[in-house]
Amino acid sequence: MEPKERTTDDVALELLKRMKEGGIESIYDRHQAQQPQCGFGQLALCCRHCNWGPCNIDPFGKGPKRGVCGADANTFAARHFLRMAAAGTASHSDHARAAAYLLVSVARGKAPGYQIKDVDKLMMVAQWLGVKTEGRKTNEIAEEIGNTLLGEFGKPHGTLLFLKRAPETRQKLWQKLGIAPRAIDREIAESMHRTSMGTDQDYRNLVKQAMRVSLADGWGGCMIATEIQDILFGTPKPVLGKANLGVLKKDEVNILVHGHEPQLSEAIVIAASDPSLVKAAQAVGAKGISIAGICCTANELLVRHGIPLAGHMTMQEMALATGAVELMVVDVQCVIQGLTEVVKHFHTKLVTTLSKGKIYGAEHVEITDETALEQAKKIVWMAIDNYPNRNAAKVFIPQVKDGGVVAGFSHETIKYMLGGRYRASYRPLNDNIMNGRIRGVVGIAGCTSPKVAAGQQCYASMVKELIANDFLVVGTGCAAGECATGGLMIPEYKDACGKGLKEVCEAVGIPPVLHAGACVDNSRILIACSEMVKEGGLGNDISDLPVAGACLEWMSEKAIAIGQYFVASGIFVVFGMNSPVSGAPDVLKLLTKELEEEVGARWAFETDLKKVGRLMMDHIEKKRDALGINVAKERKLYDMEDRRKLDVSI
Ligand code: MSK
Repeated sequence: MEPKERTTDDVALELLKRMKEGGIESIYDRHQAQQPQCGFGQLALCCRHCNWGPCNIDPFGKGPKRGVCGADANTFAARHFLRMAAAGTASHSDHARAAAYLLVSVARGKAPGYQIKDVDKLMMVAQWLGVKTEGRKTNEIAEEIGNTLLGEFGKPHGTLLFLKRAPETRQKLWQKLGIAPRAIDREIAESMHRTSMGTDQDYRNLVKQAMRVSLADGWGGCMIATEIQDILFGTPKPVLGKANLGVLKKDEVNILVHGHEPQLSEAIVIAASDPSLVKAAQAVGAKGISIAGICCTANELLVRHGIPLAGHMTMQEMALATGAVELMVVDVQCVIQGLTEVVKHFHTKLVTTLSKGKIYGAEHVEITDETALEQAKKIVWMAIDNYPNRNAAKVFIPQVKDGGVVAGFSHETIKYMLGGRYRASYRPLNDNIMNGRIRGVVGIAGCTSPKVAAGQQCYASMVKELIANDFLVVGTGCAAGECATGGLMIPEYKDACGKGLKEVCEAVGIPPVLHAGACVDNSRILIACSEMVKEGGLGNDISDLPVAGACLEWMSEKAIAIGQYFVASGIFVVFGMNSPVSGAPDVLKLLTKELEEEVGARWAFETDLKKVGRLMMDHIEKKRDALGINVAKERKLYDMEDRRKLDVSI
């Protein structure tokens, strides 16, 4: 397959061509080499949970309809689905655990280089956790918060503390259905147990556990990670940055950070600003040291510091193929082994940093809370030492006209921008949804994939359709990364909006597509939805809100966990491409229809990516009808006088 059949992105296209000419394999080549991919696997109809297998189920012909143990297609598919949700939960939550340990280390003065940056957030989290603050030192409070949150992973009794942040109606529903998550590790372990051979063999019960383990992700792991990272590294506020591969510097030492946990990237950023290291870089002929990010680490750095995002998931090999990267340093998740092959063609060093995430062929420099800064400096030194090895003839940094990206829309920031410092509130958002100026809010999250060929819908084109129809968009993860690269996340983009959304964006000064952060920051969307319910006027539960979520190019198990916790929280979710349970019609029906009766929301899977936006818009209009707000009203733009009259007591 030619590069032009794979992407319409000019930058990606140019780099894929160069990779091809240089004999460098890409994810697209390997995807092609895998064709046709296993049909049983695609339908979720293979099982190798025990050594009686591997077993397959033939959904069409006269082949077997059950595995050796007697498990049927529904059990096969529901077990896979639950394992994916559990693995996604484990990924986000292990990340959260590392953040909680770091908070404790910082509080004890044992993590040089890190500090508590957002005391307001610390106090807010303390309140939710019932940690006393009066008369106590910041560090004492932080240590107790860290330990309390570490307790959430393995506490023997009770349910997760952050569930209290959901609307009461939702909390009661979770209790009634028996899906309020207990300790995070317990839900993950129980999911693995249930899916082992000969245990849970009722697809409904397995999907029910998928809801519970995913809720442990959204209202547990993801939320813990987001809140602690805000405490340690600052709650994002609007910041101007750049997003494209052209951010690499021709005459500087380029370091790419990749993965997910900001502990690493923050330490690298601090180390790279050390004057002695900048001097050392100059001594080897570079003008300075430049940091840029890939995937969610990039999103974390972008929303907090405006540090450039070089690319999303499918761009990681291309970033190295520029030949301009001295060193790529990685931690965990979404870091592909194919990188080790790309670096062989250039001078680039690939460095892993965590004992849980080594890659054969990469160098390893272990980072711990205690040694992070020291080791980060060592890594920056490695990059500096490598600069003279750069081969100028192999360097290709794309020239991109970049209008920038305004990122950093935490739910606190959105609230503040809508209502001001003293009247921070979601009231104006709710009012603008009720008066129809904004039809509803769409969250886009998740990955990019080589399965999506050139000419198919991408996040950017779907988002253009949504904002032209007055739907406000909030993005996270690589979906947000793609929109940032596409230039959609700047206030000036308001001109592409429908009249109503444009008026709101102009009045508030926000872009129509808000970058809310990394994958774990989908928890910010959960909180924003809860606040919208509590603000009043849009129903009594999240499932009443005119909101929806989508992931067009899902790849990771984390995306399944995110989708499932949104559904279990009451939000309609559409995934593009294939359903992960397509070989099991009963499970598919449960996810896409029957769950609505239980939790007020459901999944949709749509192979035609061009239809995803319409599905969400139609859903939101139905919610508006149900709320009775789809009646024509005279439009009124709130000025300061009107806002002052609003009752925003919360
Ligand atoms: S990095 S999980 S490809 S969003 Fe979070 Fe991107 Fe999906 Fe990885």
